[in-house]
Amino acid sequence: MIPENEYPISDEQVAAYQRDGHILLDDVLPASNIPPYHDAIVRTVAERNTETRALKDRDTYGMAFLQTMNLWEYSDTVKEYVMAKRFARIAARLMGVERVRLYHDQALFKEAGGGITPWHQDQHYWPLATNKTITMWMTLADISADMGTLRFASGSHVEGYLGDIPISDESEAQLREFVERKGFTLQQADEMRAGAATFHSGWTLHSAPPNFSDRMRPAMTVIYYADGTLVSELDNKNRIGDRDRWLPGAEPGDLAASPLNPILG
Ligand SMILES: O=C(O)CCC(=O)C(=O)O
Repeated sequence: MIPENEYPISDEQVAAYQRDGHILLDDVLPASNIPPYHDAIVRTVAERNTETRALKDRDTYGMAFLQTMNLWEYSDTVKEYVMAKRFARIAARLMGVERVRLYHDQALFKEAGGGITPWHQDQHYWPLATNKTITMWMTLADISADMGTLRFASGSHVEGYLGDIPISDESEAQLREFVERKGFTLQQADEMRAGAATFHSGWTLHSAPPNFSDRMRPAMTVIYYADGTLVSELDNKNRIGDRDRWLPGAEPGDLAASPLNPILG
């Protein structure tokens, strides 16, 4: 089970998250609690994965990871993980909001030999009219930087929306140039123990190196946003697709609160 006690977050950690747009926390899920969730997530990814091409036959996005979404809909054990109040309370505390809702979850398994994750902003994809969005990115195995821990441009979240730049070779070129020009400090964990997680804001520029190892990098993510958020303009095609998938029936200006977006903590 997921521990019911609150994960302690200091005021300094909240300030660091709000300044940098990301933070690394150890033992978000203690090691002894990981096995059932690891196994359920790996099993559900195997059942739901539709990618059958060899790495060499995919584009840059396809080589970055196996992306499998909303696993909670297919496994009660994964549901317990995704709906965990312990994780949601961390998200709420870091963002300084009362309550958060679920946007969606996704497993991001970077395969052995998998490619870069190009620089990007998550919120490019999300029709959410708020700066209060956050992703928990948890590794379910011990990993090192050369397996693809996330690399963050610290402080880049204050830039807000940088335009219609989906994950691609173009985002890698354009946003890497932007990061270099602005002189953001880059931060990347050298190592992460299973159960550690980074939390990053929807506007924080981030990327990841290839997986140079011969092992899978099993990352599980949960995306949260502040309760009370409205649906934004559907001003790029990914936001239209996301509205259809994660906020079914919602129109710009509506409360972002479909049956897929329960309040979690
Ligand atoms: O797992 C990765 O390599 C990228 C993760 C990411 O972009 C995210 O969770 O927002």
